[in-house]
Amino acid sequence: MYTQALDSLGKDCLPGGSADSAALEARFQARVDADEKIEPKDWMPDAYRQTLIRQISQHAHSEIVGMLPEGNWITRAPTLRRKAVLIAKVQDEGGHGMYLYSAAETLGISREQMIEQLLAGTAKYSSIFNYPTLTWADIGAVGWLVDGAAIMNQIPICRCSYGPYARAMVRICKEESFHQRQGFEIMLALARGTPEQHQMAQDALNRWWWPSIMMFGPSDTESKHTAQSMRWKIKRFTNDELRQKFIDITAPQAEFLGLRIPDAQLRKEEGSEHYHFGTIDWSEFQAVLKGNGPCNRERLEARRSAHDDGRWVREAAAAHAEKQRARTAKAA
Ligand code: FAQ
Repeated sequence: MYTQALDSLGKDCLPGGSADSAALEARFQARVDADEKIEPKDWMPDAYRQTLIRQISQHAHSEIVGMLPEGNWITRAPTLRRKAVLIAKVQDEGGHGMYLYSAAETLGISREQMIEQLLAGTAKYSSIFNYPTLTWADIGAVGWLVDGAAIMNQIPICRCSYGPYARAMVRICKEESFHQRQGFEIMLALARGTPEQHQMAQDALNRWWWPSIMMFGPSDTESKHTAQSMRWKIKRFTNDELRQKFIDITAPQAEFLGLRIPDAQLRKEEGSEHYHFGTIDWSEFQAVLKGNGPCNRERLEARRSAHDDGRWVREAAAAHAEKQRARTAKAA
């Protein structure tokens, strides 16, 4: 892990330091307010550190579990080009998970601890990845809607107050933007294809629309972390603000595709750029978060068996590293 040299209290609190915690907190908040980046060895309130560990590790787990619904279609992609693009996309998601685990490690948690929490079922990952990809059109819908929602949420994180998280997000967002376009292109091909293909695209939109807008998290009145995370500039917009932006951008795209968003109440508000939308079924969201979505068990099972299958690789890598270390020590 990357935290061996990190003093858990931050350098302002090293023995002999005189600053009291109220003054440290005030200085920390002033730095955040001035849009300075907070770096791993800087002093930070413990709650800020814990909030970041929670959010970044959930984010990393989402990228890793998020490989599963799409990985499911690699062997069945309709053309070689589609297969190559999908492999690249799924591989990118794995990379995003790795950058994010590394960013979280700078806060004093190890990758092993985070993975243990995921496999034990005690860590959250995005609700969206507990839905199945039933047809090829779902791969289009995931790219268009899920990556589209992910970008909307993640572009502001490029300006997050915590340096390692903000920097990791820059590259992630560039790649997500390619993912969104590949999904839209699949939807466009299907929507303009045969009537059966058009219907496949519509069915996928019907199934993915509501779960995608739930991805932004509970409504602002229910979101327990938003207010503090906004003060700390971990979040720059509230869940509802981002959800509204996503709907405003996506509704005209559905129209361009000739597809109908499954919300009878969706309409452009007169004299405004905003769309009014129907009531979200939060009981479905809560059920998925409690582990009762359509694929929660399957997803965790897949991660657990991948972890077991990979044990010999981890052991071999550790044995090799040990051999190298011993060789270097002997030569020194
Ligand atoms: N699913 O008070 P808030 C991707 C939890 S990556 C599950 O509003 P916060 C790429 C929340 O954790 C997608 N749980 O919390 C890709 C908290 O629980 P806790 C992931 C959710 O943190 C594409 C509780 O509810 N993106 O898609 C969800 O301020 C395609 C209260 O909520 C990120 O992680 C949910 N949807 O705001 C990969 C982005 N929403 O911890 C493959 C970074 C909320 O108290 C294929 N994260 N919860 O037990 C964030 O921006 C924030 O953490 C939010 C939640 C906005 C997700």
